Amino acid sequence: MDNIRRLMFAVVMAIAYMAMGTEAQNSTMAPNSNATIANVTTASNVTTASNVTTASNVTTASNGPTAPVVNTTVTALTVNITNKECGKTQLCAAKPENCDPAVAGSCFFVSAQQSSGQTFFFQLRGVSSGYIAVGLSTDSTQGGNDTTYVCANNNSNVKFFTALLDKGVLTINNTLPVDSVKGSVNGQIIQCTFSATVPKATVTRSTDTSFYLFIANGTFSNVTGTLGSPNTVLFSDKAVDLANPNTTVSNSLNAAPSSSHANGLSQALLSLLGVLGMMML
Ligand SMILES: *[C@@H]1O[C@H](CO)[C@@H](O)[C@H](O)[C@H]1NC(C)=O
Ligand SMILES: *[C@@H]1O[C@H](CO)[C@@H](O)[C@H](O)[C@H]1NC(C)=O
Ligand SMILES: *[C@@H]1O[C@H](CO)[C@@H](O)[C@H](O)[C@H]1NC(C)=O
Ligand SMILES: *[C@@H]1O[C@H](CO)[C@@H](O)[C@H](O)[C@H]1NC(C)=O
Ligand SMILES: *[C@@H]1O[C@H](CO)[C@@H](O)[C@H](O)[C@H]1NC(C)=O
Ligand SMILES: *[C@@H]1O[C@H](CO)[C@@H](O)[C@H](O)[C@H]1NC(C)=O
Ligand SMILES: *[C@@H]1O[C@H](CO)[C@@H](O)[C@H](O)[C@H]1NC(C)=O
Ligand SMILES: *[C@@H]1O[C@H](CO)[C@@H](O)[C@H](O)[C@H]1NC(C)=O
Ligand SMILES: *[C@@H]1O[C@H](CO)[C@@H](O)[C@H](O)[C@H]1NC(C)=O
Ligand SMILES: *[C@@H]1O[C@H](CO)[C@@H](O)[C@H](O)[C@H]1NC(C)=O
Ligand SMILES: *[C@@H]1O[C@H](CO)[C@@H](O)[C@H](O)[C@H]1NC(C)=O
Ligand SMILES: CC(=O)N[C@H]1CO[C@H](CO)[C@@H](O)[C@@H]1O
Repeated sequence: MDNIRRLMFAVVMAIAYMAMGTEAQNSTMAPNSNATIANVTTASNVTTASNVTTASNVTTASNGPTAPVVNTTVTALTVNITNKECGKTQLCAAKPENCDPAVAGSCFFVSAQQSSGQTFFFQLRGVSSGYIAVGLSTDSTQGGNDTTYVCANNNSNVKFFTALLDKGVLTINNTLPVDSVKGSVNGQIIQCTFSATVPKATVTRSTDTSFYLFIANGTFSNVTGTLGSPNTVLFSDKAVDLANPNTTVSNSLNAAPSSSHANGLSQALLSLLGVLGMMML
């Protein structure tokens, strides 16, 4: 009898262990695995669109519905960014939560307002001696070439970059579609606004405009023009639809530092295991 109980316990252990493994490795993909497969096929239609870009005929291209503009020239931002439109026309995220970007002090703030389709008006404000950045990740892990918009303090003027974040390194790209960039530097406070056409998130998410949002800062060399590794100050705890101003963005970094995304469930499973074990002995 005892042996049977022990055997059962071992089996439960093994199953739970396997479940935990799966959960830890595939936790981010699992809820959307369906959408991923279903919509990757649709993406093959994008090939048709590439014909527009390749067209040597500039006149026809600019007449097309999507002529991506790349203009990273920065003009002066003469106002302070505010949170007045948060929850109305703009989705906002901040650290500390709900801090006011218009007053002096340590407040990291980003807002996004849909202009049309994948095009959004962004406002970014933060504290850094180097740069501040807002990034869009299609999964819950930073990296994998996440689209990142960077505003750097270059001798008290804003220098703007588009970059891709992979493995903790920001690689300057500067070919991602953005325009109307404005910026200001006031001591350590950097502010910038811009219009960007964000990539479609559909490959991994159920809506094209839904991303894990992050804010970071880091060092910038005014000599080499290079960006230091990002220090993340905010990472949304879930994918948020940039087109929905009503979304509240919670900062996953405010949670206990040790708990990664998968840990919560694993711990629940462990407790269950403990209870099961005690029942059997
Ligand atoms: C996780 O998903 C990947 C790809 O979908 C798959 O190859 C891998 O076997 C999965 N891992 C586990 C532990 O289920
Ligand atoms: C998979 O997709 C089908 C059809 O779109 C849907 O009915 C089903 O609930 C989805 N399953 C998961 C796990 O998302
Ligand atoms: C592309 O999309 C159009 C309509 O949007 C559809 O009729 C066509 O079959 C699609 N082509 C492919 C290769 O998916
Ligand atoms: C691109 O356009 C050219 C000229 O209109 C056409 O011949 C070609 O088939 C197109 N290619 C694709 C992949 O649609
Ligand atoms: C550009 O477009 C015009 C008008 O559509 C056409 O007449 C011309 O041949 C095109 N030029 C090239 C190089 O494709
Ligand atoms: C912007 O805010 C700063 C304080 O952070 C203040 O000194 C400055 O006067 C404000 N500028 C405008 C245009 O309101
Ligand atoms: C980034 O922000 C943190 C937190 O406010 C600050 O301690 C750090 O000095 C900033 N980094 C740079 C390069 O200024
Ligand atoms: C990121 O982009 C670089 C350059 O395009 C490429 O070499 C690398 O494989 C990409 N990484 C991922 C994870 O897609
Ligand atoms: C910029 O990123 C795009 C999209 O990932 C990529 O296709 C392109 O090669 C990159 N350009 C540079 C200069 O890194
Ligand atoms: C780029 O933007 C600046 C400032 O908004 C503007 O003055 C300039 O004309 C733009 N350049 C092009 C090529 O559109
Ligand atoms: C870089 O910044 C330092 C400190 O503000 C300044 O002294 C130096 O002249 C700047 N160098 C360049 C190349 O702008
Ligand atoms: C399964 C799934 O998420 N399908 C979506 C694929 O994308 C189209 C259009 O973007 C959506 O309508 C589907 O719901």
